[in-house]
Amino acid sequence: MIRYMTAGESHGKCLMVILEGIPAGLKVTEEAINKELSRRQHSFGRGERLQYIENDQVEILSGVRWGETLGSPITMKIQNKDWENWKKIMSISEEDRSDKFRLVRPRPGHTDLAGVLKFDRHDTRDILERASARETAARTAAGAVCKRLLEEFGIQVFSFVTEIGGHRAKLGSLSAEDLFKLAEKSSVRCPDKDAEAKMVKAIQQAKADGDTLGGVYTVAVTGCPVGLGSHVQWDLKLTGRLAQALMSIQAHKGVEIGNGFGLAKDKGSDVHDEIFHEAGRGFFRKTNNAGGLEGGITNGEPIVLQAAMKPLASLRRPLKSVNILTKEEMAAEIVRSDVCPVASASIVGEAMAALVIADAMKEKFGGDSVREMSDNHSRYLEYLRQY
Ligand code: EPS
Repeated sequence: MIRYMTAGESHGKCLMVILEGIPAGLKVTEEAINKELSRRQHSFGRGERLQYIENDQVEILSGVRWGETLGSPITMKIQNKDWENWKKIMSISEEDRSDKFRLVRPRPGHTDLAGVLKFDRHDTRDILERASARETAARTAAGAVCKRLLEEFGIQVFSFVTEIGGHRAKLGSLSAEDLFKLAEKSSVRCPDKDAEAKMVKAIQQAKADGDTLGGVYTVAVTGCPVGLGSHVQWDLKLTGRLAQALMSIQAHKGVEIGNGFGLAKDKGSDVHDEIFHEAGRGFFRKTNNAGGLEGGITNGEPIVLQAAMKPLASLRRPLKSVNILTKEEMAAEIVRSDVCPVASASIVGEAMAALVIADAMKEKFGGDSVREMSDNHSRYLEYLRQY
């Protein structure tokens, strides 16, 4: 089992993640993880904060020796480079408590109000610090290690943005890999240049209006063998595990698998992917409406997921709210944030998918070392060829 847990507040000293279950003998470098951190940070629509933070850098504290994993928990730390500016506000000392730092006007659409009521807090910062999407830097680091593991098995994870502020990309019939290559060159990670221009303009307009924008992105995973996940129990179904992982990303409100909601409109005879077989190639499909998953098990076609992110709740032109101390009607707090982080979220989506697929691979092929896991994988592929 691959499991992980993050810790850290958005403006605290650092973020941490402990990742357990990665087999021994996997080559891992801080540089490869930093590359993923950088991909998550830099996109059009992010706020001023990223200028202070510049490039996130990971420090591996345990679980790796001489460039290879040991099979022990991998601990990673990402320093918050603007911590110096937040020492008083985020101090752990009682002596630094001050009413002037208190935030009391919860933002509609944010965790602020539900959080203070649930945890008996009287300052929304006590909630928003952990609710912040800054936490996804730690998930991205864990996902980067999982991507490295998946590479050993020829599995790749791609993402691209398909919609921002209602502007939809036209994707044509390009493969996920080609769409990804185009997305990597786009400031909003959109493969369609015309749509990209509209998205950038919409983000600029939203910024000028003190508003925010949401959007939709695709995550595709190629190279998965038939048979990851299981139909036998609800919590083993890979469909549910992937949906939960993506839905857990901050501000996410929807996940589709394959053609998802689109499938619900059509007849069975129109949507199901017919089965073919060729000697040497095995079973295959000519369409992939199911998004690579049937009954919670991979069917050998690329896994295709879509995630919908709502517009962020931190508005410079705030909505109506209520002061949690005085109960007076007031405008919500103005908290510095991003205008549109959908492109960054797509990188987090890749990381979350990688964590789930790496776990499903470990479940299927087991092994304490990469060599043992690879041997089991090769044997299984041979069995499929003989089937
Ligand atoms: C975030 C708000 C912004 C973002 C932050 C997530 O930070 P601040 O409130 O300090 O302006 O910049 O994202 C990151 C720092 C990051 O690394 O992604 C939020 O409230 O979710």
